[in-house]
Amino acid sequence: DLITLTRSGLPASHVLSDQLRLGSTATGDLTLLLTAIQVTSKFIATNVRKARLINLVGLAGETNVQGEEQKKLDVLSNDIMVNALRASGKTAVLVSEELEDAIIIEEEKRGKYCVVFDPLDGSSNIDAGVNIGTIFGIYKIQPGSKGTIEDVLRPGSEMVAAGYTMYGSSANLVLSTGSGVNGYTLDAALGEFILTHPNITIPPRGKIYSFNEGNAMYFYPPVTAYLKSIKYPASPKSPYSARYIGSMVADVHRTLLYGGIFGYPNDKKSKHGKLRLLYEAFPMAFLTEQAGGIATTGTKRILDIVPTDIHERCSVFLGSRDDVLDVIKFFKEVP
Ligand code: AHM
Ligand code: MG
Repeated sequence: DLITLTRSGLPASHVLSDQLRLGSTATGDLTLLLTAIQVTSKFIATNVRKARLINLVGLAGETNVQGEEQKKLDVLSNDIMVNALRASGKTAVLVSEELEDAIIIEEEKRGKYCVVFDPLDGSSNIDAGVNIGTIFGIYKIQPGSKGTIEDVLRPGSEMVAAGYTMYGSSANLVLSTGSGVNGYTLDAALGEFILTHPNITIPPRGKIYSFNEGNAMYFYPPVTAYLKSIKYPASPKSPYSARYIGSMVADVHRTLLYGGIFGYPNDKKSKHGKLRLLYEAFPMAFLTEQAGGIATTGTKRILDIVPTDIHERCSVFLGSRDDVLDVIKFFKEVP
């Protein structure tokens, strides 16, 4: 009994039955929007697979055999998402990492959801063929609103759904609509996302830490002290293993499945951190909490932050409950 994300052909989708179980007054619009998003993921996954081949053609004169101009994968992914989300008729506001301004959808195509997204995250890994991904978060417009920027300048706790698709050895879509986290794997032959990781739950403590320690000379004392504590633990404890891919989607995916901690702190060089609040930190914090973990800036729950700018950044520590509680303790104790 294969469960697909949309359970095509059946009256209730897996996502929709989630909503019904929650007793929501769902009209099916969110399901249709998520269906549009999963189509974009399939499309982007296909392009990621072909990227190197297309680039080879592009090298000959920067146009492909059809005479079309080559687009960089991140720009192409952005276009795919913007076009598909607008065409779905279910969106009112779109915010993309690739676009400086938010897109307010014209009235004829307007729906009641806002989607914030990073179409292709992990830019430094794209050309090396290392895992990359799409991250997204969804808000419902506020009652009475026609869809303005105010509808997305809201705490992450008000998102109605969040997820990511990781493009790796397989394409994995991980999604929460607020009642736990489920993971789906794209069966390329069927063209369907199949439920392969039902009810993802982060182990309460892990053995892996995931930080870009190349920034260590800029780290503030609580972070330095925390990292020292897991690398040089008092006997008989063993030190943690280091794993850092440099694609948030991949590093968070591993953290959700294996446990441990992922961190991208602000530091003396990047005063506000590197990761973007709206379409990187919020969706990942939403998924982490839904999987039983914690996501903090070190001093504040990430999902409680009220954004003031669509592209603002924030410090991020997320993962296993006990590991993140340790970080919070260091922030309280180390000046
Ligand atoms: P991007 O949006 O330019 O791809 O940057 C975001 C990425 C995240 O995926 C990852 O966690 C982080 O940047 C890695 O940064 P660094 O290369 O500084 O370690
Ligand atoms: Mg990004």
